[in-house]
Amino acid sequence: MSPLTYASPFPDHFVFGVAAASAQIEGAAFTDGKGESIWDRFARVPGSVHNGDTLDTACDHYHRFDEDFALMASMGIRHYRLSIAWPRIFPQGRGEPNPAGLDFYRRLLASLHRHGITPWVTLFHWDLPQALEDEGGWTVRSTVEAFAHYADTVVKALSPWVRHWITLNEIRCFTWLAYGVGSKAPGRREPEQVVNQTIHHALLAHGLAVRAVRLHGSDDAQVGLTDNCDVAVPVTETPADIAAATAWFVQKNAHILGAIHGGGYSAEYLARVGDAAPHVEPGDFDLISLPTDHLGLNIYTATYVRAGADGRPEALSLPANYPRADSPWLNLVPQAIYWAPRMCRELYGHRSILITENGCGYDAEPVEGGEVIDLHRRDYVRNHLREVHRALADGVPIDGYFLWSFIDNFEWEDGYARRFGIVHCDFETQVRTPKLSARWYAEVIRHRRIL
Ligand code: GBH
Repeated sequence: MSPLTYASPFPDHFVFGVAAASAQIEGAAFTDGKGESIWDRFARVPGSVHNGDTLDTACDHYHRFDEDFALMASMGIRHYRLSIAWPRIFPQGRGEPNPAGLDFYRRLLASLHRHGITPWVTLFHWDLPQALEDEGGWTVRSTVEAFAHYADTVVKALSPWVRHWITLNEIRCFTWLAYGVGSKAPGRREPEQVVNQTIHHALLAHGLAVRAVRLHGSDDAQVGLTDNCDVAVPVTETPADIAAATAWFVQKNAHILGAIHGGGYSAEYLARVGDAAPHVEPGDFDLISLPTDHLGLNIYTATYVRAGADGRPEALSLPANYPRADSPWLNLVPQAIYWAPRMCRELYGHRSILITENGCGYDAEPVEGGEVIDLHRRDYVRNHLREVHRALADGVPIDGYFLWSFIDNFEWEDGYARRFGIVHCDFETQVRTPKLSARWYAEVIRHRRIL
């Protein structure tokens, strides 16, 4: 090891990648037969999305993917996490697939292949066909049946190109935030039982996607969920605070990771929700708990937890000026990316964990000589990679890291104002310009060390 480098290299098999999602970058919202998604509709409801921004054009990746993959390849990026837009494949959510939709993803995957980039494909990253929402969306079980048909169709059609599958992205965000809080599409505010039912339906969809990959995927196909678990970081890394943080983690994640790995909802969870418990049909957990190959975690931030006077978990508040990105929820807590995988390993026995997203969003970034000087982002990623490195040294099986995001994009209710990219996108001209962080990340990938 050269004395000038910071740390030992990442293991040979460790994957460095970047991530994005269909609705956030593709644009072409009504092209080649694509149906309306709930986000296309929601963005047109006044007051839903910052500045009234829509997804209509986004980064126009639909027409520029070849150029985007050439740029990725020039940066040494060999792994890319993308998602498939359900309304491109089934404009009405179900029925006969739209050939132009499947053809788009075949062309896109062929381009990735030509550029030497491995795809990691998420089946659902929130863009539900509006036609299904009109019939009740995730509150009704028929959406789960439509999803099963969609998953079977996509895996069958694309399995020659795809080995790595992710079932769903962040169940909380398209259930609780979408049907409970109402901040995400379709922007509904339903009672707690209905929200818990949407979560149960999402768990079922996850299981059906696992089944789709087992039935129709390639022999070496791998599949898992991407979850945004609620992360607890022990205030002090002592046995008492670690135990308290772990207990808090178990409670906060009981309805998703706990249910999947426990083969059912825990007695503690059912007692807590009481009458608001979801309706479960016989056999549901045979699907939900199907074994997976990896667990994807999207890690951005965490809550600090310590053992209170009685030993019980105590979640702590932060002052208004605690360091954070421009997203108000994005407090800077890099230890999150150490503790979440470690707890998942210890609680659920995962042998392969992927960080499927990690990154930070800012509204205004300094530009010098045409380059965005995002030292704040470089620092964020660097601090997180150091914690990934620490986890690896402690035997936590993290097999990859995908930076969110490759390019500035449609940041959901925050529109285009909040930028997460390592590549700047000028949404007027569609010109792409790598930021300082992109050049830094390219060097990290090249040397496989934190630089
Ligand atoms: C990810 O979610 C998404 O997968 C990705 O599409 C997105 O672009 C990226 O992060 C950046 O945001 O309503 O105050 O409770 C990140 C996890 C969870 C962060 C929900 C925002 C809402 C905070 N998200 N959270 S609040």
